Parts: sequence; structure tokens; C-alpha cells
Amino acid sequence: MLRHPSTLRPGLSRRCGLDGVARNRELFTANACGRKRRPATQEDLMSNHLFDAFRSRMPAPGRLLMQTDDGRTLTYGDLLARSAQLAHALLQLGVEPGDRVAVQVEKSPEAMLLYLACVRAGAVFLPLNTAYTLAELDYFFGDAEPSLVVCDPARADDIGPLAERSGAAHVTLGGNGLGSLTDQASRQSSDFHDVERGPHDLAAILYTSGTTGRSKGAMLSHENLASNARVLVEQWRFTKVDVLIHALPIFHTHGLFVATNVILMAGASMFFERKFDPARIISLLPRATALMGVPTFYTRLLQQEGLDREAAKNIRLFVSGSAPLLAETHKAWREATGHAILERYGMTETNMNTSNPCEGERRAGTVGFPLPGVSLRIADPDSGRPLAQGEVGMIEVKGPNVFSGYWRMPEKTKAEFRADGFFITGDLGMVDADFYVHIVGRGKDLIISGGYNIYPKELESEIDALAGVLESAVIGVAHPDFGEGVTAIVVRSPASAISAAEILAAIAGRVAKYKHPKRVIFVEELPRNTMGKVQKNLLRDAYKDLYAS
Ligand code: MCA
Ligand code: AMP
Repeated sequence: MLRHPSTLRPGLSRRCGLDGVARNRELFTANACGRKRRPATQEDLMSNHLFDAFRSRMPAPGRLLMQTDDGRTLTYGDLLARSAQLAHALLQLGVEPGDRVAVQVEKSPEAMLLYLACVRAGAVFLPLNTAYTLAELDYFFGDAEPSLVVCDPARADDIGPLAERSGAAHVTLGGNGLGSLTDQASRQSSDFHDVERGPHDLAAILYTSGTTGRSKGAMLSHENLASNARVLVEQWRFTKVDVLIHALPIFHTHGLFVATNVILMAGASMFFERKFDPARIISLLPRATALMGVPTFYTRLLQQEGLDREAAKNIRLFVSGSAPLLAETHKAWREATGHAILERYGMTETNMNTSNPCEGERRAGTVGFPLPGVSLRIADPDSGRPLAQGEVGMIEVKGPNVFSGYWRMPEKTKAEFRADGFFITGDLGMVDADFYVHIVGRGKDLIISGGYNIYPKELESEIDALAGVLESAVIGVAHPDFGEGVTAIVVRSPASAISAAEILAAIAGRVAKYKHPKRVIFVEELPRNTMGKVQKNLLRDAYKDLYAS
């Protein structure tokens, strides 16, 4: 088992006992199924665990928190006042501690304030990708049973009826009048007594697609988020003088819990960009100190005029994650800017697990060392038996960062944890002789495109259900821009002439655009092994040059 180098001398392995993470898991699976509840301790009820952690490190109220690409600014004082007003409005709408607040809105300062308002009101924040279709939202609302749904005014007519069907109230973020949360908030007091929440209370649920098709809600506690943000601030040396270029969406872990929480926990500031625009990022570099992005950010920036050492000289840290950063991108970036990108590894279920060092060698093709407090081991995927250094196996992690379970899915939760509390990530990896962790593959059928995850099973079910399709296999193929390009290999039914365009049109209203196949390829039959299982490795190999530029 591997721990952060500060807590473990190289070569030393420790026996691992049950810790708080395993106990929490039981706790939350029990809660989710409506079974026994752990009696609250005094510590649990003392304060609002996550918001207090932010508040305790906040700079003076006049200090800048963010500047947006449309010229707006928000100070830390504004954050306190406006998140308080939103929290009052949430309570007025009947949101109670533990209620889910489902939010599908475009990135804005108000969207970030709504996250904090939910935390302060004791609610469970449930952010949803703006690309999700109504069919996808319908599933999330039905599963999570939010008491409130918040959407953009432009989608209110479509989303309102869906919310009502699931028994949720609905309001818009922005817009005027009765149904506007922002309007209602503007009339509230800017003082708010935060609802008490302990370390193990839920702060957020983030849905992550499942290999079996159904998305699962990862339940993240106040302490999961607070502990990870604290550790990242320390490891990445963030301080109040840092200025982050924040160009990620804020409905997934990377933009919300890595980027935003780190800035809040450091009392730092950020350029809050609605979209990733390479030319604008380059123009911001001289006024910033850090950038966080998915590998596509870096490959696109490398093609942009103006990226050189001079432009990047004020930056102290470039961070990449969510998908593998090619060693060639790492190298090209170093040549262009003089900086070694720091690659880290995380998951929705675990927040961040490992990171290359801030000081010390940031090694291309690796994800560095386990963060302090995180235990990581490589195990035999079937038996869970720990493997030796250098051997490839399943990456398993344990620590205060690891979620407590999947929302109302006790069986799935149980299946993804070992008896000793280690979470089975589904990623295959190994630890090299210098203790750097390498991700060498995936034990799960997952495609990562531009940092977004796509589960083939979900698309295959949609495509297979179409008249004219006999069966399909969806695979990820190396793509110069998105890392992997979603590719559908389809077998038509006898006498069917269904086209690629017809397939894409049929799934358009059903699954988010970023999941759509970039190419549809028709074949006579899919390769299968003797057990009848589709051999996706053969397909990936056959089409490996499909997107070669
Ligand atoms: C947009 N499109 C995509 C993607 N994004 N297709 C596949 N994969 C994508 N990621 C579609 C658009 O709908 C559009 O379709 C076409 O591709 C071209 O869009 P384009 O304008 O080039 O895209 P963009 O708007 O510039 O977006 C690319 C992007 C974006 C900036 C790379 O995808 C992005 O922000 N990705 C970051 C995702 C992220 O935050 N992941 C973190 C997850 P059409 O032209 O046909 O309409 S959290 C996580 O993974 C963990 C836990 C972790 O470790 O961090
Ligand atoms: P998500 O479903 O968004 O939680 O995505 C988590 C998955 O993204 C992990 O299980 C990994 O497969 C992948 N991932 C995240 N960071 C990295 C990285 N630096 N290198 C390779 N894969 C990564």
C-alpha cells in the first residue's frame, strides 16, 4: 500500500486497519436505505463544517474573489452577503436540511453562489451538466427526488413540468418575477445563520454514469470536500495572492471541487470564464498565477499563437487532470512555456487521490503520489490481493476524500468497496520503482472525451433500440483534440439501410451532445470471443487511425 511520501518511507508497507471512511460508508448506506442512523456527536453538530472551513480562511471582505469575462467582479464580502440571501430564499422555498437541490444552469457567479447557499442552508447540492437532455434530467429528478429544481430561464418551460412530475418545486436562476430565485434572494437579509452540518453530512451528490447503464449518485460529505480542498491547497501551495484561470464547467468535480474549492480554501481569486477560449486564456496568462484544465485545454493552447515563455512567465502552476495527459503534450508544453504540467488523478467518487509534486519532479505519463491522508494500493482485480510494486492491477484507494456510497444503491456501493474499506476505482495502474503511480488502462468500459466521461453501455442501449439496428459496440478511439473520440460500430438488421445521420438524429433528444459518436461505422458483424463477448480491443485496434490528423 502506498501513502504520501511525507507519511511513508519508500519501501515501507503498512498494514491497513479500518478507518473512518469505512465507518462512514456504512453510515450513509444505512441512511440511504432508511435504516439505522449513527447518533450525532457533539462535533458533528457544532457548525457548518464545509462553509466554516472556507470562512475560517477568508481574506478581508473587500478582497477580490473573481472577475468574469463580461467584466463583473465579486469580492469575498459579496460572496458572504449574496450566498446568505440565496440561502434565505432556499429556506423560504421550503428546502430543509438534507434536501436535494438539483441545478442545471450555465456557469455564472450566481451559479457558484448557489452552490455555497446550498451548503449554508444544509441542503445537498446536485449539479447537472448543461448538455443533459430532458430524458436524462427526468432520470436524475426521479432518482434523486430533489425538493427544488433550479434552471436557467430559457429552459424553464421544458424543465418545469419534469420537476413537477417528480414532486419538486422549480425556480430559475436569473430572470424576474415570482419564479426567479435571484429575484427572491435580492429581497433577503445578507446575514444568515448557517444551518448546522457535521463532517459526515452530505454536501453534494454528483451523478456518474454506470457501466450497467444507470447513472449513480455519488454522495459526498462536507468532510470529503473540505479535507480534499485543504490538502490540495497545501500540496499545490495556493495562497491568497494566487489568481487562477478558471475555464472549466462547474457542474463536475474538476471545476467545482478542485478549482473552486481550492480558491475558496486559499482565499485566492480567479478569472471566472464561461467558456474555454484559447486566445482569451493566453491573454489572461500574464495576470494569473495558475491554470487548471483537462488535456484538451493544453493541446488546444499549444496550437494557439502567442503561447511562449514570455506569456507564461507569471504562472507558477499548470495542472492537468480528468483524462490522461499524453507524455508528448507534457513535453511540448515544457518546450513552449518552460513549465512542467502537474498531472493529478481523481474521480467523482473520491475527489483527488494522487498528484505529482509541486516541488520535485513532475513526471510525464504519471499521476504522482497519493495525497496526504490517502492510502493507495494496487490489487488483483478479482481477489483484491495486494500486488507488488511494478505489477499492474486495480487501483484501490481509501481516505477522508472517498465518498460514502451511491445514493439509494446499497448493493452497488457494497460491490465497489473491499471489506477493509478500500474503494475499487476501476482504473488499472502500477507503482513504479520511484513510487510514482501510473494509470495504464481501465478495468471499466469508459470513454473520456475532452474530460467528459461517456459510458458505452448507455449509447449502445440507445442505438440497439433503433429499428434497423441489430447491435452495436461503442468504443473510444485516439482523437487529436478530445483524447478519445466516441465511435459507434453498428451492425444493421437484415434488409435495413439505416444511415449514420438517422442514428445520430434518433439519439439527439435522448443523450447529451458530447456523448454522440463522432463517427458511425457499419460492419457485417462484431468480433466476439468464444464466450460470445464483443472484443472491443480488436475494434479499437482496427480503427486506431480513424481520427489521425
Ligand atoms: C464539446 N463537444 C464535445 C466535447 N465538448 N464532444 C466530445 N467531447 C467533449 N468533451 C461537442 C460540442 O457539443 C460540439 O458539437 C463539438 O463537440 C465541438 O465543440 P467545441 O466548441 O469544440 O467544444 P467546446 O465547447 O470548446 O468544449 C470542449 C471542451 C469542453 C472545452 C474541452 O468539453 C470542456 O470544457 N471539457 C471539460 C470537461 C470537464 O470539466 N471534465 C471534468 C470532469 P457540435 O459542433 O456538433 O454542436 S470531473 C473528472 O473527470 C474528475 C473527477 C477529475 O479527475 O477531474
Ligand atoms: P469521473 O467519472 O468524472 O469521476 O472520471 C474519473 C475517471 O477519470 C477516473 O476513474 C480515471 O479513469 C479518469 N482520470 C481522471 N484523472 C486522470 C488522469 N490524470 N489520468 C488518467 N485518467 C484520469
